[in-house]
Amino acid sequence: MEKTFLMIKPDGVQRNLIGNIVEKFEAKGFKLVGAKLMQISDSLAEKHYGEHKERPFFGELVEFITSGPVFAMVWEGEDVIKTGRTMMGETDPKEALPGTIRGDFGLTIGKNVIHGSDSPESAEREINLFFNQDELVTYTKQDSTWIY
Ligand code: RTP
Ligand code: MG
Repeated sequence: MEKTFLMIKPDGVQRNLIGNIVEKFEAKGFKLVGAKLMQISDSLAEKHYGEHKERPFFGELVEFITSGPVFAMVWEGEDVIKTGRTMMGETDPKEALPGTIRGDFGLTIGKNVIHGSDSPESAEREINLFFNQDELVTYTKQDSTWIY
């Protein structure tokens, strides 16, 4: 089953949005298989956002993502990568639709509450960057017959 890496950014943690965001993914029917509150180091931030290394906002991005704890998660389900991105909304909260996480909670592009993998390759890379294999749990949910 497909997995994605989602992370509530420092603004989301400080604004007490962890429960609200986790609830949305649970209610949707996705399965949480790993989660931890953690402080990101500069080197992990630079690796995670490596694709943006040459962009003018790279320094600010690393500074922001390391500015406080984040809540890192791995979620599982059919098409969870694409659906997770849809639930997050556009990168810029001004463009994100109401009902999406960034549309409901975000105000600026720099502090947009949540990160989500954008492809199967990114998901694999990011899950391995943030989690050890033994931190991911394999289990069956009782209600899964009503979902798929
Ligand atoms: P993320 O990686 O955090 O899930 O966000 P994303 O895929 O929607 O957007 P991406 O293009 O990967 O950009 C990563 C983060 O960089 C910040 N950003 N700032 N100032 C700017 O023009 C600008 N553009 C992007 C955003 O915080 C974005 O989430
Ligand atoms: Mg991205």
